[in-house]
Amino acid sequence: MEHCLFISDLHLCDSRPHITNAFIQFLEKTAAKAQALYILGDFFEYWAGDDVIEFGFHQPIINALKNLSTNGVKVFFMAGNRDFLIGKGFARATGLHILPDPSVIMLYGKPVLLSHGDALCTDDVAYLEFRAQVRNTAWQTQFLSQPLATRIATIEQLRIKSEQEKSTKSMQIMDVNAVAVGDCLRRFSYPPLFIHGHTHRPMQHFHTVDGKTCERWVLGDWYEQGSYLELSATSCTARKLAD
Ligand code: LP5
Ligand code: MN
Repeated sequence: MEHCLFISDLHLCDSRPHITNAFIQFLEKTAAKAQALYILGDFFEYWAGDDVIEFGFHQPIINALKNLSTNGVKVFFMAGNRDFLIGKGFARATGLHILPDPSVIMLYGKPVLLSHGDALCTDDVAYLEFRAQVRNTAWQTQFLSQPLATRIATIEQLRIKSEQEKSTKSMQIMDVNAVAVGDCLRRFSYPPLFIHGHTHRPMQHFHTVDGKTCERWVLGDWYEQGSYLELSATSCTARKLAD
């Protein structure tokens, strides 16, 4: 049956080659049979700018995505908090299309709301302030004008700072805020389906907003085992790579 696939939070990096291999196998065996693949952010552990494409470990990933898109599977990418610097160079190299966060797409006659999910964590005030700063175009232009080694060094320091701060934040602060979810559903005219990642807490939730019901699916990360969501005209199913 015709279907689309959704993934997020793979955190691909050169220190976890087994995940890169699992992803490439997933493209060849599973995504190749889909109509479209939606990558909803944190695809990479971090992205320092499209000039990293020239370096080693990205190339097999780029080739596999290019192969998939050349064979007629539409590939879409939405930025996460780790890879929002992915730009036109990466899109050109892979054949994928970049979607803004959030986006509503029509699938099988139904509007589906897509997001990475970080912007819904409205209790995490320190993160949202940081997010506002780094999503600013002028800030990004200035950051990308620095040499690659300088950018990577800054990101590594930021990762340390982020881990330190996360250890002081509660699980509730780092989850999506129910009011923010409701506001988002209202803003997009109550889509019956909402798919996002970021929290690494895979789960199906139900929301009733202004009397309208919405099913919200949270995607899982790929740290232990790869997982994806499969959507067809009749069903939405969470699957693990081994299924
Ligand atoms: O990523 P994750 O899930 O572990 O944590 C996120 C939030 N942290 C981040 C930071 C990223 O992990 C860092 C890597 C991204 C690099 C992208 C390239 C851009 C370059 C930018 C260079 C300055 O997103 C974390 C959330 C958590 O999700 C749960 O939602 O809590 O947020 C934080 O921890 C942010 C802190 O609360 C605030 C950070 C202030 C940093 C101040 C600038 C420090 C600059 C250091 C270098 C000199
Ligand atoms: Mn994230």
